[in-house]
Amino acid sequence: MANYDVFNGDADGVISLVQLRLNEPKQSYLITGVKRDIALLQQVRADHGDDITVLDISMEKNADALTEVLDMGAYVTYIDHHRAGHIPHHSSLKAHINLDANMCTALIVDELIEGKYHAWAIAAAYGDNLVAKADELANQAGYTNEQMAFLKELGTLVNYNGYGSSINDLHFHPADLYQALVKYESPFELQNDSSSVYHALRAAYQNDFDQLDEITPLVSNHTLGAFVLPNEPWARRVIGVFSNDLANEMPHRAHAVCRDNGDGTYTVSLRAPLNNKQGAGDVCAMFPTGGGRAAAGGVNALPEHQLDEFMRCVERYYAS
Ligand SMILES: [Mn+2]
Repeated sequence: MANYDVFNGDADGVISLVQLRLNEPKQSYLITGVKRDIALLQQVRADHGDDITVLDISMEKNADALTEVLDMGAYVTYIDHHRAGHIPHHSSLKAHINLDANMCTALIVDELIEGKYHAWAIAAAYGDNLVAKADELANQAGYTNEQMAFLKELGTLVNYNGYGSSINDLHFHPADLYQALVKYESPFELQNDSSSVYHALRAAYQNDFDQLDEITPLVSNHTLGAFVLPNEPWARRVIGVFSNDLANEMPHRAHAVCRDNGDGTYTVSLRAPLNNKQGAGDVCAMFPTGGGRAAAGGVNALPEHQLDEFMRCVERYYAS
């Protein structure tokens, strides 16, 4: 019987697994990918009695694979905060789903293991851009401003590593990043260890972000800020964190960050205004290959001729 840990390659997925495996070490096959790659459960070739943990990927988007592994006789623990769709009633499935907009998978895990690796959970919440919630939890836990700033930076860096079109774009394979992080019972230990992955990520991040200085906005008004980034690895990596930064800096307006795919289409990442976290997924779903959550949505391949139309839809939606 084999163990499988299936997890999103972003901060929330990686750090959820860090918490779980610090709490309960297990030899497992690690199945993960870039942040956008959420069809992960279908990669598991399950046998009867296998144990599968699934973290931070929509159950709705993995519904067929879930049915398949349950039918094979595997046990599944499913922890997530994305759209679940229909949750099957099955004696081998334990589902911990919480769709609260101020929850993330690492915070669900934190509750399940009774806050045992709470600092890790807070770092993940920062990484998932739940900044106010993470601040609140860090204050409650009695962390200093310096500790809070570090957890925020670490979460942001781990999240940043998940962005790219393919694994080749990433500085670290998310499975390797998980292995590097799970060595530390407390995230604060990474700061003092000059050979830690934190310091490597920090340098890489800085290098990528220096390139943003050359970019001018496509749209910039009270309702919307929109940017187009080139089809280069650094741009594929910075796009998500750049979007989060914009949202945090200007919480009253929506932000669309578009990346040139080099084939006449754009990958669009849309954030609802932080002060009005709604509709992003709905607006994106009006376009083929689009979808997402209330606070954040995306279109995987928006044709160039629809770029203006998309921006007008977003402006109309949030203009009132
Ligand atoms: Mn998440």
